[in-house]
Amino acid sequence: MNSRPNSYQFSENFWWGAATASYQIEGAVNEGGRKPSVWDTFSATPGRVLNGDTGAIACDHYHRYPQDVQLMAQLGIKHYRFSISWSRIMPDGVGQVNQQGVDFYKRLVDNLLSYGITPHATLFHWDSPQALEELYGSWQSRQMSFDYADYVMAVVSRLGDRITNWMTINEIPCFTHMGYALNQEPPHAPGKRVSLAKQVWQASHHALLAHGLGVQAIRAASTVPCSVALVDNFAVTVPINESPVHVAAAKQAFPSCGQNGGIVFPALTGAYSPVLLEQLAADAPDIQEGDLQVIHQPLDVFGFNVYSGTYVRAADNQLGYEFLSFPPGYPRLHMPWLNILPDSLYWGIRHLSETVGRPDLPVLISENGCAAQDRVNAQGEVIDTDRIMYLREHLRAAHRAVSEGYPLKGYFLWSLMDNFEWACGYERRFGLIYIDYPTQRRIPKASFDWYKECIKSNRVV
Ligand code: GCO
Repeated sequence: MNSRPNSYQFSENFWWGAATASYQIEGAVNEGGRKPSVWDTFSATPGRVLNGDTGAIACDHYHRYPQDVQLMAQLGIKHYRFSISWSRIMPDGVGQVNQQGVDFYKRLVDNLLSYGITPHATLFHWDSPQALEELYGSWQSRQMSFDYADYVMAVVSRLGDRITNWMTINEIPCFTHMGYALNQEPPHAPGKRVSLAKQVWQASHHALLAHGLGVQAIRAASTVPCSVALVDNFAVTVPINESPVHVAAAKQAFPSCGQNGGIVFPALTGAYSPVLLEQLAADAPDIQEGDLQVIHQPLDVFGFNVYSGTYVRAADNQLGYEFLSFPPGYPRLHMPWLNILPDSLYWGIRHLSETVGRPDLPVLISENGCAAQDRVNAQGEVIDTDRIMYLREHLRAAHRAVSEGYPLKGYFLWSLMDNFEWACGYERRFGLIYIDYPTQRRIPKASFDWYKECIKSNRVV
């Protein structure tokens, strides 16, 4: 144990991991029995994705996973978060299970386990079957919640002997509010424009219901004890300084943000936040009898995806607080929203305990990372000191949380490798490993070596 003050040492049971998602890395979209997802259709639509990029090949992980798992072992992670494609398991969305799809994930998981790497499977990371979009408009229909649960049952009953860490759904707001939202730029798949905000909130309610039904399906199908999580990138309100008046303002503002009052609160407390419902008024979703009981399933851990936050301060107004815009020169990395605000990682964990009122619920950082303008130099290296700086400061914030006693179990870095960054295609690179797409060569960046050292010494270096 390093005794130096500020050695940023973690406990021996802290989880060090990395994360990816199926559509962003697998490629092989027409192989192994897979049929199109909404992201295949969306990215093939001219103008939807930068440079016309699609996930057709991506990082060719479907074929190159043995090499990628070897790189994970070199990195030293003992935990790997990936997602399972509904379109591989049930290509038509319902009915027939595609055994080739199941077999791919069996091969991948067995490979991980052979290196002592624990698999953490996200059951839904946005790539829902196109067939269900055509059948009933995907998440606009309540039926999607039940079809999702059937898909989950099919996966867990076939892979539950190998996988015991499940994450039901990744970031509900991104495939509902960004998928159907009114004037949302850039849109996410399926990129539909509904006419009423109520329809958007109804879609996110259906996704919440799917989460609850999915938890029940996992508990029913798993023949061994397992851990179940919801993953969300909720909006972190960060006090402009940590004087009591501004901390109180940040807490007061928290439930008023849509993802917080409309996703985290129902899932973790069994009720939409009253502040949000008052704001939504007639745009609030129709909630059927029993929905909230299904949505509020007991969870073993909460997956917190964090990249940035928003500053709040106390204000002499009706609300008692105000959100602050970032000044023009505020430092950020290579996405318009990637303002560098490491305290958002700490405050997000603290809000879950104190503002949402769930100090009992362990937390995982299920995603944290940044896009950077990575370039391969004349020596064939990527010296991404900007990414190292960003990650180091966020891990220091994670260390603050654990040293103050908050229940942070581990950290999954987004991402293991550069990948398909949704509407930004391949132009935005988030990986510890640089992907040279024309050759599919993998080049570990300087941040790979840095993270490897953090894991080896179990502290922030
Ligand atoms: C998300 C998604 C990832 C993104 C990453 C960078 O959090 O939006 O889970 O798929 O690629 O966050 O935007």
